[in-house]
Order: sequence, then structure tokens, then C-alpha cells
Amino acid sequence: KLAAEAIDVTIPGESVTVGHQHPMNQVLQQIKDIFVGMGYTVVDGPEVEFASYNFTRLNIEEGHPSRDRSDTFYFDEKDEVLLRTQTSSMQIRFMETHKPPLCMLAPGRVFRKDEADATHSPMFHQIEGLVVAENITMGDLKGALINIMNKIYGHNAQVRFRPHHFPFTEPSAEMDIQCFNCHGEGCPMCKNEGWIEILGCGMVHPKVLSNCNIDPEEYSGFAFGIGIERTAMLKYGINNIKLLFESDVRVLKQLND
Ligand code: 2U9
Repeated sequence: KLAAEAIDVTIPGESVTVGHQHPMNQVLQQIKDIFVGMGYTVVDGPEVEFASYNFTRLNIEEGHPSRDRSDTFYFDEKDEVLLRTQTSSMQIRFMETHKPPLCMLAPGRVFRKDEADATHSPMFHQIEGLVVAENITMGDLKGALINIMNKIYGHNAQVRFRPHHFPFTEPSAEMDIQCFNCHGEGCPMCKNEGWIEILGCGMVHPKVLSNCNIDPEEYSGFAFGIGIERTAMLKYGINNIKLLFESDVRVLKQLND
């Protein structure tokens, strides 16, 4: 049997030409291709997680607001089992079974008790990445992420890093792209900021490394998280997140024309 015939037609989108895929799949495939080309391993994991993997080992301790029942979907009385709020549990699982140097990508569905509006949905998708090796610096983080964003948004896209706080990285930053509508002047699209937030990132917190039995004196790493819906909306000029979930053929056709 020809290898070319061995296509699993039941896998949504995978066997279709990139130009004719759903915008979510186009973004996912493009980001995966770029990272796989740089030697990253793509991993998949459970959407139902333990709080220890989703929060505690990521330095998000009990009592942290993101662990609140009003923000997270729990299954049990003790708040030990939940719908993952980020794919970071996959990085923890990966570090349990792999020694550095490691480069990995964790795309997947995540769940947060957010009120649905034009840009929020209680279920969305993200891609998180992690690199841990000797002598990894903020320079490696910046180089990797600037490269990726130029590939996604075009080589003349202007970007900036802005300090931020995440419990699992230190230092932490958010990356912004200059608004392509007003080129930094300020307009309704960028809420008069001139810049639009596109991802979060930082150097892996030493506590998170030691929580995974990796010696922070010996190794360092960087991590990042990208929202897929957000990226698809920015890239294709989609103004309501619902359009990404409704599978209205008119929307798909318009985007692929
Ligand atoms: C480990 C250590 C560090 C993952 C990171 C972000 C910053 C981030 C958001 C982007 C948009 C989530 O989809 S979103 O709402 N994510 O800002 N995520 S650093 O850091 C990790 C992960 C795992 C072990």
C-alpha cells in the first residue's frame, strides 16, 4: 500500500491544504511548524488535571486568586481535581520524565470561569512552550519569541517587551505588537494604547525547577504562553471570538478566499 494513501481522514483538518483550514488550525499548524523546525517536541495531555500539577508545583500556592472556585472549574469538594486552566501541567509532567536539555511545546484546550463576551470564552486554546538547559538567558527568550512573531505577523511587525508578573516565571514579561491599524498612534482597535498584547513569557522560576527535581543552580529556562483564539482574531481581523466556534461556512469561506 502506498504511504501516501495512509491518511487518517477522521483527523479534522490535518489532511487538508493549509490555506483551506479553519483559522484556529492554521494558527496552530503554523506555530507548531516553526517550533518543530527549531527542535521542539510537541506534547499532548489530560484536560482533567490535579491541582498540584495545574497550580502548586507552578508556584501558585493555596489561596492564590486564580485557584478560587469563582475562576476554576473543580470536580471535587477538596478542590484537588479540575479542568486545567493552562497547559503548564504538561511542562511539569514532561520535566518528570525528561532531563534537560529540553525544548517542548504544549498546545491544548483550557478552561476558566470567565464571562463570555466578544473576546472571552470559558473554553479557549493556548500554546505554551518551555526550554530548560545550561546557560539559558533572557536573550534566548527574546530571540526565540521575536523570530516567531515576525513569522506569524510579518517581518516588519514592531514588537516590545513590557515587565509583568507571573508566579511561575521571574522575571516575567508580556510581549506587545505595534497596532497595525494605527501604527502606534492610538485608535479604537488598540484601545488608544498603540500596542496590542500578544503573549506572556519569562524565565522559569527557580522554585518551579526545584519542584520538578531540576537544580536551578545548574539549569535555567524560559517559558511562554500564547492564546490561539487571540492570535487568530488579530491575524485574520476577526472581531468576535464566537465566530471561531460556530463553524459558519460563510465565515470560513470568507477567510479562505
Ligand atoms: C512551567 C514554567 C513556566 C508559561 C507561561 C504565560 C507566561 C502566559 C498566557 C498567555 C495568554 C495564558 O492563553 S493565555 O491567556 N500565558 O502569559 N505562560 S509564562 O510558563 C510556564 C509554564 C510551565 C513549568
